[in-house]
Amino acid sequence: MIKWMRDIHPFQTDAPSLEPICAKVLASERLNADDALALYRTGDILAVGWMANYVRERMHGDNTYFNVNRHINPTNVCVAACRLCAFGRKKDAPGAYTMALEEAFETAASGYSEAVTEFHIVGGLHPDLPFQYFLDLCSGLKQRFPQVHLKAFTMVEIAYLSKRAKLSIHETLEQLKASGVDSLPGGGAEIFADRVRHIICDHKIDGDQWLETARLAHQIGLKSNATMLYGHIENDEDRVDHLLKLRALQDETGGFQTFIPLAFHPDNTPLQHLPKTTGMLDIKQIAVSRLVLDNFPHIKSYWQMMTAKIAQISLRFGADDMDGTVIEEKIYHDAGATTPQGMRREELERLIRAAGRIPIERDTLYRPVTRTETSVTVAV
Ligand code: V47
Repeated sequence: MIKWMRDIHPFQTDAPSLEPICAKVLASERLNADDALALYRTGDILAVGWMANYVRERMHGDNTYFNVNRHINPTNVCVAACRLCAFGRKKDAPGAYTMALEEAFETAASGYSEAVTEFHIVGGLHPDLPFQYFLDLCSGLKQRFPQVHLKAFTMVEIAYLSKRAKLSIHETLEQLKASGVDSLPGGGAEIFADRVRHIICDHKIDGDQWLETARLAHQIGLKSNATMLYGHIENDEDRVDHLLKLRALQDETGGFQTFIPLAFHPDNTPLQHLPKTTGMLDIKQIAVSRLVLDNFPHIKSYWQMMTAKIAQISLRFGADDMDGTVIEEKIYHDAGATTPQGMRREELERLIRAAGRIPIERDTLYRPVTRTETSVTVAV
């Protein structure tokens, strides 16, 4: 049995492949592709979790972040027809919707009594909505809710809007920024490997285009998140390739804030014959992400997708963020998620405290938020 001691917490494993990895982790050395593969391939989840938790506590102590946010999905009409997705609809299909701007503004104001600090805005690739709709959506939201951060449009939407507007990606991002977009969410990354991408989301931009769009966003001062969709037809090598590509871009730009592994939900998608992810894989994915993405400040365990229980346990396996109140989640619920569509701030705090961690309400840029009965203040 191999054994290291750090303070009172022993690292123990019967897997010899983890010994040199733990030595690197303790010395803050970067893990390579072989290390990452070994982490995926061991059954010793407690040893992997111990290392991830060690890094998480080195970076954040017990601090665990969440925010008070609201999702807005202006349309589910989408030309892409990705096999991974249960949310998108063709324009005339049953259930297709597109919000008029006023409807989007009403949605933004509804559903929760506390002041939100973030609107998370993503939607389908609508073939007819003009670019001006999105500019007006953002400027209208900023006008009505000037204190709320707009985290809006995935790299995939940005690339599609640029094509529709006949603008460069750079110019598209600049115009959206001028209309009020403050940062970008991490969606649409899926798995970068072409072999997988061709099957799960053939009509989306490819992995290199996703990374290039993120690079351009970071260059004009827009922070973003990054995601990885796992638990479908990808293999360990595909996941490692995805993580290393994100890490390389982060070395270059420093523009990523948070990495969010997203477990595939197969219900109502053309891939519904695939099994759901297991608890082991969900926890392992959080831990491996924390260990490999040494230059990402935060690893988010998105409770909507992980379930609140797994998200809570993952706070001891590398995650330091649980996302937020959300209020009205649609993408996973169309794909069979059974979690509630939103959660109150007090409940998020309770889950975090019950994991022995300290809840910190943050804004989208991870600045602490202080609330009184009548005001919300962000420490700048
Ligand atoms: O890009 C779609 C995924 C993503 C399914 O940046 C699915 O803070 C599982 O990116 N099963 C959108 N996943 C959600 C997203 C996100 C969520 C929370 C926070 C942030 C952030 C970003 O959802 C899509 C895709 O990867 N997705 N369909 C499905 N059936």
